[in-house]
Amino acid sequence: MENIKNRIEELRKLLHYHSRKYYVEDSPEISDFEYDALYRELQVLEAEHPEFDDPLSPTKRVGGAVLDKFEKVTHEVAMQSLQDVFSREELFSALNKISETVDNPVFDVEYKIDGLSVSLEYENGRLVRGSTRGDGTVGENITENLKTVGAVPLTLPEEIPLLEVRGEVYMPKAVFERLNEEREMLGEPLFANPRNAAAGSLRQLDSSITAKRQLSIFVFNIQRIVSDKYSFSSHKEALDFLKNMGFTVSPDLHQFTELDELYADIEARAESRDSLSFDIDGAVVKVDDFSQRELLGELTNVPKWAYAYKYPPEEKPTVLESITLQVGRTGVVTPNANFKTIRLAGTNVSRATLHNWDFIKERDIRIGDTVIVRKAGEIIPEVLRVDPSKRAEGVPEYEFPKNCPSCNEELFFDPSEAAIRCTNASCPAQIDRRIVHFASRDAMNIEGLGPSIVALLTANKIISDISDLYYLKPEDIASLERMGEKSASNLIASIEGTKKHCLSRLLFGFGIHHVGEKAAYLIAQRLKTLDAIKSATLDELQSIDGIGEISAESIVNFFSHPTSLNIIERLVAAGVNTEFINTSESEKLAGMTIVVTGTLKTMSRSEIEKKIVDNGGKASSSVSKKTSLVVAGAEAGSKLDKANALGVRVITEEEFLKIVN
Ligand code: 0OX
Repeated sequence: MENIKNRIEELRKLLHYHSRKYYVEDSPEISDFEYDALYRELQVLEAEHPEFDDPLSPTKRVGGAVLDKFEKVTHEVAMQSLQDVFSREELFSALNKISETVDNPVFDVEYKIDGLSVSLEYENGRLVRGSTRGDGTVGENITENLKTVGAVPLTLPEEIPLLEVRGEVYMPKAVFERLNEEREMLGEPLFANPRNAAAGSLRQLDSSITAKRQLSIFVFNIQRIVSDKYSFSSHKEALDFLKNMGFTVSPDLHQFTELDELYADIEARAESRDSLSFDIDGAVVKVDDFSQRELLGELTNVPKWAYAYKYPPEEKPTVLESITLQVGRTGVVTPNANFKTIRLAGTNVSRATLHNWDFIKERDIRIGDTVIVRKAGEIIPEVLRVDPSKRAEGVPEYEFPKNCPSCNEELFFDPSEAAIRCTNASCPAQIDRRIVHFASRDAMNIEGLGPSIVALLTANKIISDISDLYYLKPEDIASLERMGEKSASNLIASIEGTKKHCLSRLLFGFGIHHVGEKAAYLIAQRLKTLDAIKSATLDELQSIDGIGEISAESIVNFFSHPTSLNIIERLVAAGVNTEFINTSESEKLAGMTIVVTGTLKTMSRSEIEKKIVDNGGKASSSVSKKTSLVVAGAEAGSKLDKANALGVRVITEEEFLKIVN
């Protein structure tokens, strides 16, 4: 027994050691195969001897336990933030001030890692807790997730009584690219950048998901240490110690006394940021000497001895290869720029919207131009301007196509909206999307009629507008590839079932510009029949609470089109209901305008808004004198303050449910 215990301990030590060699020092001493063999031996022994369990065993890095929520952690030493500076002048003035207070400061320059700040606490050389920065004072306990990060040491080579360190968890760029590729294939939403991906991965209640995300960490600060053996007088010394303790410390620390040299280093880091394996959003400058730091002191939340130099949003030149037009469901034609792929703020980009005709004209954008692209807010790429010096001679101005790229009908240039529209109601580019929208859950909710079936039906010219759906015959569908008799009759049955739906769904399903689900409901509820809506005047429509001029105009315009009227005629002839069906559960909230604010416990925002409408009330998003009631969830902010200031009645989610149930 003693032997087994010893072997388990030996294996754990060996694996900790080799994992450090691999993750931290990047110089493995044994092959992956040998590592796996040791790992499996330990796994087997641990499974046979649960009495020797250790939550910090290297086998525990795969995660597993699923939490309900993260517990709060109060940081013993506040996790301060950094004061930002955005220019050479600002930086120099800050550093010069430092030089006025302390003698001959040595400045450290390091990367500002674009990740998430965390704290790791060790007692007697064992990781006891890992937490997020939170607001700097209170964060969340994410120990289980941090244990899955390969570069986080679970044990230290020495039993230091107490050590708390701070570092930045990040997702390496290569891991991020792979993860997004995988998500794209699975049809999952993509992460905008490595930072968001790292944040999403650390926020998992199931640590085995975090484990799969291959996060990493750079440690850059000692928050607390209790030790007879160690004390430090400078940042450099502290980082060297952390390195010896098996932490991956932020790389490329450079020291300067001359500001010009320091600035050149910051610029060089910006230049080479593409070649780094991790994303940065700036450089950090710190006073190296701890006694000087002490003298400089701090403001409320930030030290006076450190500054973050933030790089401006990344901009890069690239060559505009083509402009393609995209026709939206409502017919708006949007030009898109396709350019040579560049890497910007952590992702590869090759496309950006050019918004509209004016955008192109104002910037005189021409095909073949070198354009400067930027990622605003690090998320959406945009074309900023053209570099005219790079334009070849004789490149013609860009001419916006006169005809729809999809149906070839002449496009309509709407000066009021700077929009260009294809107004052909049977334009194929819009037909698919119009029908998909008509069939979507919040509209007619036709089960089994998704984008791919719609595409099949339109491509085979079986349908060309929404009314055709109600004239489909089983044999039309069954003849299509991938559709058998069974799915044909199922689809027809589900279409048949939608004939009885409320007018509000039908109206929303038309996909009229500026008429969303809520507006459609309000109009149907007031005017009751499709006939009444069809002949309603602008004034009549605008008199409906919640319907503005733009929606009203759009509705009148829609019903003035012969194609629209023709479609409606065919829907009616097929037996589609065109009347409002009062499905209100009650009229308990009749005449009341209700605002929901804060985070609710049992319902989503749309669920409670539906409950309000179902009970005859009106859901609104802003508090005013007209508001009858505010339902306030957790962390309700300015809306709650305003309600209190105006004396509007405020109730909890529980009270609301009592009223309606
Ligand atoms: C980073 C980073 C963040 C310690 C003192 C105030 C802030 N994101 O890379 N924070 C700090 O310093 C802390 N250093 C960094 N390198």
